[in-house]
Amino acid sequence: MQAALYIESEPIKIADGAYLLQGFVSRFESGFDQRLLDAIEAVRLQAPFRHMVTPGGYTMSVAMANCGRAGWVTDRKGYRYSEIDPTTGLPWPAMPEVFLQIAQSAALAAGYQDFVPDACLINRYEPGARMALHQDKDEQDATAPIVSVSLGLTATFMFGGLQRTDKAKRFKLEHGDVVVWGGTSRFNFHGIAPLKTSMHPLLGEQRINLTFRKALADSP
Ligand code: MD3
Ligand code: FE
Repeated sequence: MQAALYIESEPIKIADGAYLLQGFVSRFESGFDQRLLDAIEAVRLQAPFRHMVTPGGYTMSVAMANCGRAGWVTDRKGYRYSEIDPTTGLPWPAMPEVFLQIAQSAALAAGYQDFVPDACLINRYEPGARMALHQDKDEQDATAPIVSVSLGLTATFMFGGLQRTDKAKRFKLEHGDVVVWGGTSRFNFHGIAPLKTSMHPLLGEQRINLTFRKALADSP
């Protein structure tokens, strides 16, 4: 018998409850990255990317859009989840089926069953865009993991501890990498270093990150 040609890469544990699934998108199904990009194009027609303002008055360098029942927003009044897109006054576009598929399979591969995200934040980085160290604390269900999918240019991810001053480890997130953040890692400080200029064959000079969350306590 022939040896297996296909070697399933193991999830790499990066912290308590956090697993890096390298190249998960392309191993999930060949060409699935393009299906995700097509779905992003459909979402952005209804909910355009925009640079939101922080409560402190800074305009974010990352452009954002959302889909699903709830979307993460920030303005001078604060950070929160909203079921209405403040830019259009309409509900956010529905979560595309391919988004749900990749999020649920990745969660399962990392040992989290029954992950049903009700929110997907879509972050678009152009060269120089960054995300300062922060914690994700606006979700009402702290037991659900967060699943992140990286597409396009490689970014340097900074992963700290539970205190802002804990030293952050750095590692690369490449096109097709998925990370599942559960357990105590769910509340670790994290961020993205300024994106370096480069060219990606599918996305050009940009990186897109999808984060799937269970934001509302009363969704199934
Ligand atoms: C670790 N996004 O949207 S993804 C965010 O690449 C965010 O756009 C980054 O941080 C990005 O909030 C990082 C990886 C990530 C996402 C959520 C986490 C890491 C996380 C939540 C808890 C701990
Ligand atoms: Fe975050």
